[in-house]
Amino acid sequence: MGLLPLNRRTLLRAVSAASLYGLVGRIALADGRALITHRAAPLNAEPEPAVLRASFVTAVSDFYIRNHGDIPQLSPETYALTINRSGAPPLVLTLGALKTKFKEHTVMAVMQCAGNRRRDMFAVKPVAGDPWSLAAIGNARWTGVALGDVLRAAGVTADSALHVAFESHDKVVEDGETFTYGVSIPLDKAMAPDTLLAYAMNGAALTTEHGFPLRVVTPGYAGCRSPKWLAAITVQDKPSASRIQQTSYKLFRPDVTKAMADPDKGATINAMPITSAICEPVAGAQLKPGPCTVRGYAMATSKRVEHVEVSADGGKNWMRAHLDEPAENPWTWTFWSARLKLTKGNHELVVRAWNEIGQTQPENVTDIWNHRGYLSTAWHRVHVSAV
Ligand SMILES: Nc1nc2c(c(=O)[nH]1)N[C@H]1C(S)=C(S)[C@@H](COP(=O)(O)O)O[C@H]1N2
Ligand SMILES: [Mo]
Repeated sequence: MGLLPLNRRTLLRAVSAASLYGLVGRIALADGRALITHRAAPLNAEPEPAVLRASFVTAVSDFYIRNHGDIPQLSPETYALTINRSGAPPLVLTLGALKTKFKEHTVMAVMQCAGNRRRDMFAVKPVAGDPWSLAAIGNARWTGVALGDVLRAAGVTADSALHVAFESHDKVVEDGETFTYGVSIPLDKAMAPDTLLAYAMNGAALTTEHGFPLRVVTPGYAGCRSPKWLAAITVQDKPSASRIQQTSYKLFRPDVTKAMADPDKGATINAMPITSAICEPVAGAQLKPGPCTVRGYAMATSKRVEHVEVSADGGKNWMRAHLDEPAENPWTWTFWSARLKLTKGNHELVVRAWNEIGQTQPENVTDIWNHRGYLSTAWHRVHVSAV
């Protein structure tokens, strides 16, 4: 049993790497694994689609990596988290104190970049940022303590007008400016029981690149709101003043160009919209006419995925996909598959997901195109041929 997925994975890697990602770099990380690399410094990389689809819980070694700056090397012995509060000196907690003073929680949740599937937007018109394919997403078991418990211990009480700002240890360089990574989330979300200060991923201590020794996990929100290498927390009456919070992860309408975009007028991206993607077969695949199994993921974020539909003709006719491994909770994804019959010729495979309150994805990426390439969640279309 143990060997089978590994062999399949190795095979898939070898086949798709050469043919489909010829233009994108590949990096062999220290432990030998290979990810498709958009940038080596800072490191930004994602697994191949079929590797992503091979495991409901994404292995840490196959988990996408999204960095804005350097990867800080922090010592667990000297690490301390500072919680700034008004009217009292800061509360400083060592890693040991965090682990012993608070109840441990494990939450399975998808981490998903707001730029996932940005490549589809590039196809319409160039956008800023790395051309992520469909794998800037992963599902993990996060273990840590509830951020709300720590905030309450620091004397914070619920107040929906407030924001929780996070400062990290990594330095980001953008447009010649150097600053530390920082973001904020509304206090309500910070107090929600599943929002964590996490020190472990899939049962092992966080790896350096995923935020060792401590990161925030904000389930259902864009990955940017889950800061890694956490240094300090401040409860304040405004969103974080950091450059990332103020200028990045803002959503604009398709007609707003980079030159005319006023960051103050963009909508802050927090909760992620419903999405789905076809992981197998991959775009450009040459298949045999006849039955073809299509596999992928769907993610509704805080809602259940009600059903998933697949089309083999660009969206004219649809069939219901089988939900292989339905979501465990509202924060995890649903794995689905569908058996299609392909005739000889070219086919546009399409997927769209529906949530439990009847919402689905936009049909066309042009309607949601934005110059930063965020929230690329239109029907996912994959062109294949049967020869
Ligand atoms: N400190 C810090 N936290 C960060 C980032 C970063 O660059 N620095 N990137 C964010 C973004 S945009 C995403 S999508 C997720 C990715 O988490 P991962 O690299 O563990 O997959 O981390 C978030 N947290
Ligand atoms: Mo991201």
